[in-house]
Amino acid sequence: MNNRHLSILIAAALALPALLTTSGCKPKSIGAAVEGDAAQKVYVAPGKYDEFYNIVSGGFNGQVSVYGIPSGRLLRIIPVFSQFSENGWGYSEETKPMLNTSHGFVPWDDSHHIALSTTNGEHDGRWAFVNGNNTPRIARIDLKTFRTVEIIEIPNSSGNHSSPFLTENTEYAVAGTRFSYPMDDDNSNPDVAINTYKQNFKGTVSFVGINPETGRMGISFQVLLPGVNFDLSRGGRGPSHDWFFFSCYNTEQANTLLEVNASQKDKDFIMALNWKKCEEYVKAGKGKKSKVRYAHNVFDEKTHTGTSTIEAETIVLDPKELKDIVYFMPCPKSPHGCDVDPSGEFICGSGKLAAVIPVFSFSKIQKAIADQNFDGDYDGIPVLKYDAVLHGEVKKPGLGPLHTEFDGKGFAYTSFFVSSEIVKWNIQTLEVVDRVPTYYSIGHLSIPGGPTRKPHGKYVIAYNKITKDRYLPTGPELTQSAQLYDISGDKMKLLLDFPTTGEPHYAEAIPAGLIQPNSVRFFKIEENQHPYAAKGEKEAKAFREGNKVHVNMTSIRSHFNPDNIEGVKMGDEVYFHVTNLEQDWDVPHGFAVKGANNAEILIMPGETCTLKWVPDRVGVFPIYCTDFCSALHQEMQGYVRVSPRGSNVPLTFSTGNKAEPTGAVK
Ligand code: K7E
Ligand code: CUA
Repeated sequence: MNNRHLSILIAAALALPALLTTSGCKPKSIGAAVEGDAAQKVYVAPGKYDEFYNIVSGGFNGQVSVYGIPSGRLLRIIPVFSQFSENGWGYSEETKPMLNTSHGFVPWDDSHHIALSTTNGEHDGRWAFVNGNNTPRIARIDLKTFRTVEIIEIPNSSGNHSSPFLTENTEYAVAGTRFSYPMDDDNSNPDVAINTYKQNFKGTVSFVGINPETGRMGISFQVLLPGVNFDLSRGGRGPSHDWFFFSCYNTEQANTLLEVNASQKDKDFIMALNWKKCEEYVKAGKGKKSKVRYAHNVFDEKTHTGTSTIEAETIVLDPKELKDIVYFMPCPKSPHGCDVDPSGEFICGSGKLAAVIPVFSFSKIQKAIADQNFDGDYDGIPVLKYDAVLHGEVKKPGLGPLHTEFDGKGFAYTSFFVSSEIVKWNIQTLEVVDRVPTYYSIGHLSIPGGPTRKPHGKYVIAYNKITKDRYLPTGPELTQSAQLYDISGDKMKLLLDFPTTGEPHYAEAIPAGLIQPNSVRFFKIEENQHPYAAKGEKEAKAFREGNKVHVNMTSIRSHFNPDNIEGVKMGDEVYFHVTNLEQDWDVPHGFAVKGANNAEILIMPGETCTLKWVPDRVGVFPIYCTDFCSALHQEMQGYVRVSPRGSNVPLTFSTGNKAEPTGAVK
């Protein structure tokens, strides 16, 4: 494509609203796009359950949200990289360490991709992984509790976008640098001119090993690569099990005005990486140690407490010295999505600026490598000949292809941002068989089980970047949205629009039956190992350690114990360690104190959470439960008295008028 065409394409993308109103992408009557029985197909009667969980990244809100499919009902928001005042995530003392990084406390990130754990390439319903793009991190969510239980920072990386995609048995989650940069994690702080990009900037991809029993992560190895932008990735499956595929753009190695300067070449690359071979090199001691600093944060479900450890080393493999690890395959043009079909034989690259969708053949890739059918090298990495590895091209599929999912019946579904549509095509024959408009400008799309060996089919869900006129206006800031299409027949049929929280990027959907039976209802109080837990009202107490006042408090319908506390002084830090004694499903208690400058905490049955409060004035301060828990919820309250510094009011605590002296335990 020449530059004139390119600028037309870019202009079209930027002038999207105009394009949509003038090009006929939007039907005159939107109602006409929905058929009569659509409502019936998405109607989940009161008291009935949805068929699928849809686990959706929240983009710039740093969270993950969970919807029911086909209803589109929002079931849960899971805070991951963000503080969440609704339940105290990132505000409670137990969860603050989860947001620690080598840059200190970072309570925000940009989460783009969900990866659900698989065994033999099929969903197993155990964990959801999600990436943090800004301060490179991968988080693991336990699908028994829908809580973030681990976050690992990725060193030698800058922008963790092609992440956290998995290998077939969840052996590894991957993390590729989106922004190449002069590596500085060894604290060398390379102060180089930005225009020395070509000499000084590097990329890496990291393989984060996952313990098959516990899910615990650890960085197994990193691969040092040329300074290009790694965008998306997918693990192989079946015959391509040992391989991982990454799309790369900016092979021009531009450091400014990338919209033009990184769009010069007709082809960038898909990188094929043999992770099994990397494992062998690591085992043989071939990697180099890299001195780095990164945080590894783990939440212990027994102590209900997160701990953050700073790690100091990774193993880096250099493919210029260690042969047969990576190969580049030319891919038109600035590829974004890089998706592997359920058989593991076909890999599609979606060049944002390309007029075709190239589909690569894994068996041809293997043959080209064996025959050394190279087109020279790129910065020391062999480049395979395009024609030698190509299965074929989907011709004229649409404008601005981004991502592809699969239905398991031989068809692929590609999202087109610029032409705002989903296009269905046959993987073998590469023929386009159907297309439907999206409202508007689809990014990712998801078929339940689409990235596994056995897609569950039935629906495709579009995650759109622009909603414009689709909902009642809410000022300049509008919701993002998803759209549900029926794909059970030959033709895709629009069924439903539903708003999403944050910007949805990737999402996965999984049959409810793989998660629902294992869902935890409450934490067992006898298993609570929190150091400040009061596992019964008799263990409730308040005690002083210097200027720290600890209150080991219980909550049960409908009172706190203690609910009267005196003897706190100005200059004290008060730690309310609230244990919820309930042993029943869906009876959380909340806790708040007037003037606390963080958040409430929401404590699940059997759990202990801690709110730190530093009183800023003398007086009497109410505490209360924030979650309507019983008919007498409104009575679930108490007081804390704060006296001047140096006052001789003794520390006492009580419930029901029986004051206890300092430190007393009944
Ligand atoms: Cu939204 Cu996967 Cu970050 Cu495409 S990426 S849209
Ligand atoms: Cu406890 Cu309301």
